[in-house]
Amino acid sequence: MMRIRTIALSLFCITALNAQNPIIQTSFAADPAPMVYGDKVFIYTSHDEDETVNNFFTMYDWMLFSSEDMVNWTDHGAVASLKDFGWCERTNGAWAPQAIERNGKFYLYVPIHGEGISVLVADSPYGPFHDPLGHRLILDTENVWQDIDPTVFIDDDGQAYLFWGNPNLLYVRLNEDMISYDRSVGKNGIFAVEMTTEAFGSVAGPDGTERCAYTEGPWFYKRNGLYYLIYAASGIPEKIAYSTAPTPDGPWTFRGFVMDRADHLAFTNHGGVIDFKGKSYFIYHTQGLSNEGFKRSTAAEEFSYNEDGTIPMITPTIEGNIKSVKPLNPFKRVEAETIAWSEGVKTAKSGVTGVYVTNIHNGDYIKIKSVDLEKGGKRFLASVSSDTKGGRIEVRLGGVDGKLIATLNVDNTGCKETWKIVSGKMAKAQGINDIYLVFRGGDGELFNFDWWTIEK
Ligand code: FUB
Repeated sequence: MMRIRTIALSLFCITALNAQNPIIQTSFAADPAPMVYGDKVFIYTSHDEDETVNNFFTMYDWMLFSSEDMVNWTDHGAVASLKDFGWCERTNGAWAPQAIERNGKFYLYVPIHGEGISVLVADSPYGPFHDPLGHRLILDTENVWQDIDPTVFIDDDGQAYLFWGNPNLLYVRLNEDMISYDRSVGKNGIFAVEMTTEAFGSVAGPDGTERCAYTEGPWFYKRNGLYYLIYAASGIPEKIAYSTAPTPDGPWTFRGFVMDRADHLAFTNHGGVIDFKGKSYFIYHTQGLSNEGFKRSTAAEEFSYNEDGTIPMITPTIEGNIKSVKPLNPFKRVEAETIAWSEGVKTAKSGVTGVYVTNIHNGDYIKIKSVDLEKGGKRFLASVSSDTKGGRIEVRLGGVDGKLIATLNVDNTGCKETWKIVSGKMAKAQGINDIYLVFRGGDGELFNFDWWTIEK
C-alpha cells in the first residue's frame, strides 16, 4: 500500500502544517455528498481504492465522515458496499452517492455503474444500510450506463425529487416512502429535462460546435424559494457551474460557473452545498493527495451567497478557509480517527472497536483543531494496541515541534485486538489549541490507536 504521506510530499509539497484540504487524508474519499442532521454534518462519499485497477474508477463501497465543527472529521469507514445488493453481480462501480433523512430513516441513493440507481435504508445515519427493494430503484430508463450521480431533495410541501444523469438530466418524483416514485407522470415516472444552453450553459464540443455545458454530478436544493442545481460542467476536465429555476420542473436558467480548473483538481469534480450553523459550504473533490484522477479526496470551502442569491466563484484552496464552528471538548472520549489533518496514518474497522487509526510509523501525526483545554488537564489517556514493539505518543501544542505537554509510552499489548489504556502526565496548558499527536518509535508499524481523552 503506497503511503499517502509519501505521495503528498513528493508530488505537491503541500505545506502540511497549514493545509486543511483535502479534509480527509486517511483514504481516497470522492464524490462528497454532505448532509446536515442534528448538530452534525455527515459527508457520504464514494471511495477510490488505493490500488487502481485497469486505469479506471476502482470503487467498491461508500464511506461516511462526520463533524460537529467543520474542521475535525470523524472517519466512520465504509458504511455500505456493492455487497449490500444481493441481486447485483458487479464487483466495481460504487459511484457518487447522496443520503437524506425522512421520518427517522436514512435513505442512501447510489449509482452502481452499469446497473443504474438504487437505494439503501437505515435507522441511523451510520447504518447498517439494507436494500429494501431487491432490485434497482429507477426502472424503465433508456441507457442505464448514464444513470449515475443521484441527488435527492425534499421540498417544503413534502414532495421529494431525485435528479441524476450524465450527459442528460433526468428526475422522478419520489413517493413518501422514498423507495418508489410516481410512475403515473412523465414517461413511466421519469422526466427528462430539456438540455439547452440557456438552461445549462454552453461549451465548444470536440468538433467546435456549441453544446450544453451540463456534464454530470447534479446537486439539487432550494434556498429562499429558488431552486438551485449545481453540477459538473464543460466536459472533461470538469468545472462546476449552476443553474436556477422557479420550480423543480424548471425552467432552468444558467447562472454561471462557481469553480474553475486548478492544478490540484482531478479531471472530474463533484460537489455538494450545505448551510450549517449560519455558514454556507461547498464540498467537492480534488486529486491533491495523489496527483491521480482515480484517487480523489474530499475538500471543502466556506462561501457566502451574494445578496441577490447568486453564488460567487469559489477558489479550490489547499490551505482551506474554514474556521471551527465549535471548540472540541477533550474531556470526553475523542475517537482517534477524528482528524483535522494527518500524515502517514490510515484507518481500519474492527468488530471490537469500530474504526481505529492504524499504519502508524515513526514521525506520523494527527492534528486536531481548536481543542478547548479550558484550565488544563491532569493526564492524557489513549486506548492503544500493538503486536509489534510499540512506541510513544507525544502530545504537542500548535505544531509537530510545538510545546510537548504529555508523552504516552505504548508497549506491545500481546495482539492487535488487545486494547490497553495508557496515559501520561500533562504539563500546564490551557485554552483553545490545535493539538498534534506525534507518533515516535523504531522502524515498521508501531501500534494502533482507538481513542483518547483528557482527565481533569
Ligand atoms: O466517481 C465516479 C464518477 O466520477 C462520478 O459518478 C462522477 O460524478 C465523477 O465524479
